[in-house]
Amino acid sequence: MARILYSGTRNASSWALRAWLALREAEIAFEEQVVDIRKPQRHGNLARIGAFSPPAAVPVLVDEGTVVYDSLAIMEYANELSGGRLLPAEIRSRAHVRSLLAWQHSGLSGLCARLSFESAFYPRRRPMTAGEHAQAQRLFAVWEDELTASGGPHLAGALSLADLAFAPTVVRLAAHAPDTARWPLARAWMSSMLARPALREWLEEAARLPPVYLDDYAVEGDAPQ
Ligand SMILES: N[C@@H](CCC(=O)N[C@@H](CS)C(=O)NCC(=O)O)C(=O)O
Repeated sequence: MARILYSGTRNASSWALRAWLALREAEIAFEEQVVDIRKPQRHGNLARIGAFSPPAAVPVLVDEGTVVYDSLAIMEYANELSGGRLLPAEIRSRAHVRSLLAWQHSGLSGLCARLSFESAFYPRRRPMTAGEHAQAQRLFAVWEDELTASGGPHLAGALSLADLAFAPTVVRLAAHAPDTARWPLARAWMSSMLARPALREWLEEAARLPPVYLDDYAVEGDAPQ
């Protein structure tokens, strides 16, 4: 029986990207079925996923008949399949990485709600608002502190699930010309993440798709660039 990842539209599914990236970076073999989550086919396609996965969402991994849903569970499973390559061996470091993962998964306190993953692929992107800029600075400061404490080059030293969980956030922020002048380590880490072959492969495919426009992107008073 096969190991199949049901993932999502490349320029619209940041959660699927996290699961896909963890499997790829852990060098786990899997087949992929991309589920088109764009409207109007979104509803029917996700209903089909709902026939075997209670959240009726992507990503979902079906491994030898076992259904693993939610990106976080798939990322943890990818780490376990790889013999623990994507989490630190030391228990406190591992707990700390998991807190970064949990923070990202529970919404990053609503960081930049309108800077959707979809918007990273728009041909014309608006400037960040003052609020988004402030939230980005706060996140850069967290990343800078992590990189300082670990010594880099990744958040926890070696590549971990934390780097991969933040990858879509890096994509969203990098696409909106953030001011990283105060955060040299975070800037270098973001560049290194964007240069990783697996992430580049996903982003190149995403860039070839027609943009998925969301109504709440434009902000009154902000001229598109
Ligand atoms: N917590 C879930 C979120 C998954 C999610 O929201 N996926 C989107 C696509 S990126 C989806 O399928 N949504 C279905 C819906 O909104 O009905 C995870 O981490 O996997």
